[in-house]
Amino acid sequence: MSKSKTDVGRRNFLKCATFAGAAALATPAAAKVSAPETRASMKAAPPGPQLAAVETMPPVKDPVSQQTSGGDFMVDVMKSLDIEYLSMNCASSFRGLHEAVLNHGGNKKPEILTCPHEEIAVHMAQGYAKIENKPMAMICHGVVGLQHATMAMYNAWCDRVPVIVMGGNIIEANKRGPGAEWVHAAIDPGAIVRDFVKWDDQPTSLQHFAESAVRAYKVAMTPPMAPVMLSLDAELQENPIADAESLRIPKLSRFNPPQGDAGALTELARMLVAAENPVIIVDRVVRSPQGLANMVELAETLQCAVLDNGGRMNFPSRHPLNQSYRRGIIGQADVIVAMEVNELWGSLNAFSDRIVRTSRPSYRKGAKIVTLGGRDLLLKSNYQDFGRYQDNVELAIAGDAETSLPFLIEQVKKLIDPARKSAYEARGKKLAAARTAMVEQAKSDATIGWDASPITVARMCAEVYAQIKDEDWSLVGTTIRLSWPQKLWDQKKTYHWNGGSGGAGIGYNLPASIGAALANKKHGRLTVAFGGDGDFMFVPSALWTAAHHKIPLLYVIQNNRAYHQEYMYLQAMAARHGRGISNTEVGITITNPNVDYATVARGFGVHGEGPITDPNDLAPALKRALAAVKSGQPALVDVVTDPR
Ligand SMILES: Cc1ncc(C[n+]2csc(CCOP(=O)(O)OP(=O)(O)O)c2C)c(N)n1
Ligand SMILES: [Mg+2]
Repeated sequence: MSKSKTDVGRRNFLKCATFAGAAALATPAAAKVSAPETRASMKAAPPGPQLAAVETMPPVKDPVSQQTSGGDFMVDVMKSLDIEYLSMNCASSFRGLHEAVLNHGGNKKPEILTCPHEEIAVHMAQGYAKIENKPMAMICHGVVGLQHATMAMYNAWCDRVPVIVMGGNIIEANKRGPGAEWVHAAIDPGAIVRDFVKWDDQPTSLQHFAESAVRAYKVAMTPPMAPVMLSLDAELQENPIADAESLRIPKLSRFNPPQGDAGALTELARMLVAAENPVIIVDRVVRSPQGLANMVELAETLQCAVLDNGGRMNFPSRHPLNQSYRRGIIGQADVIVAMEVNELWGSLNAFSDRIVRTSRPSYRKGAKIVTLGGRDLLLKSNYQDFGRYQDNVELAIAGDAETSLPFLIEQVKKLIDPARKSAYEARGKKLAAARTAMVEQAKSDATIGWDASPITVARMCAEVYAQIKDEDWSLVGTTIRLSWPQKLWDQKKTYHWNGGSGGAGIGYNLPASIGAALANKKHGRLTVAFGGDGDFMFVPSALWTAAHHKIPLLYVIQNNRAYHQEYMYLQAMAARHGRGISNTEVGITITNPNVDYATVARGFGVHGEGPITDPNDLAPALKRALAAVKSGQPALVDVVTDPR
């Protein structure tokens, strides 16, 4: 059989098969990518390193006689779930699926994103999901690829983000080739990530795969959301489909996030309405424009303070009730409601580790504390991302906060009488005035050292905002201590901010920003992110992925030439031990040599500007970079900043 005939035969096979359910939607797209060489036409590779798996015998049968592969069916399942992208670093353990995505699926839904590191692939999916509100998939190579993926999966877990992680494996020992196929196989690959995924499975048949993939999607997307993991047997991907007629892709059910108990929400409404100074703390509440509008409606109805911890874009930054940078207000509250706050204790207590580790409550004695969210519905034992147990919680309502808002608002409105309304108005006015004072102070603080070199972080942020504020912008990353955009930018849409890493694992910012930019691209938004130099150094090759896939993004490096957060800790340690701080640059600064990030960027095919040391050079550099971004390219601007 000639190659072309075989291709047609094979690619039409599934079209003709009588799959029920969603398979009917998944008509294989015409293969537009060039087909890889068949094994027969390949030249034998010279013996490689001892771990490479090499065939030492000719294939028993001519492989071109195979007309279907399990991978084709797996692609149909992914199409039925409308999965847009599959990020990966290529590998033999999923060569069957990889080939099927290209030649059966036409490299569309999912489209492959080539990533130089599995951590990049997962973080891209994390950033994407927080803009697009749905998961994309990543796949990694056996145990080694999964080992690289783990920290990013942990970040996504802590950040409550759905990511569909898949990994290749060869289950049957008698089928594994010598070398890599043994050292990269495991009997239970999911074991390494089971503490920070919501669910995992290793399907042993194609029908099992279909059911588990649809279940994985549903489980990941049902709040509290989290990553899931599927281990895919290589044989299952590569072998012909034996029983096409019996295969079925299950329908993805509509799923409803859990609303908190009506009685408990009514009780909360009563507490809020009766309170003198209620405070609402929000972290990962808002996913949709309606959710944002509901948050505003609740706060305005009560004229109460909102503290946004910034895990998502929960509340407009310029709203008069936004008191996020007035944390002292917790001490005045008689009712505190924490919504989707993963680590409550950290929000309600002041902590210092500089001399000895000490803490004290920030809330006043007798304050009623209520939680609303999914924290108690999803936690595991080993990793301690849930934080210290918070004493004095009066009522813990298990349920999705965004979903619970409409009912809570309704109950609050029912209870408010005219006398209360006027008291609320007075309260709101006071809060607005205090907020204006905070903003004026921030504006004045921002001018300190305005013309200094290295450039102040406040000036850097102001210059960037001046360039983007009239665009449909989306800020998708900042360094840990960079609060100027939250204080001074006009953030009012869900995509004006998408939160941080979740697990504070460094190496998140660049690839997650690229993933978010990918999601923003089809909406025509201008994506901008700031990232630390230390963060960048973990995953610089993510820039190549952005260039290769033409993902427009303005990435500004806040280059303080140090792992500065750790610098401060080390200096505090040396001071505490009375040994002076002269030695504390070792292991902390990123100098000698200084990294030329713009040149690094250009090396990866990305527009590069900098290093910028004179603040007056910033605006022209940003303009040039933005011109590149608007032409559809990523651009990097290296800004040498002071440490603040
Ligand atoms: C994977 C990982 N390694 C190390 C750390 C410890 N750490 C916390 S902040 C930080 C410095 C990050 O440097 P940079 O991105 O330049 O930000 P800066 O502190 O300079 O503002 C490091 C190394 C971490 N959080 N995660
Ligand atoms: Mg730094």
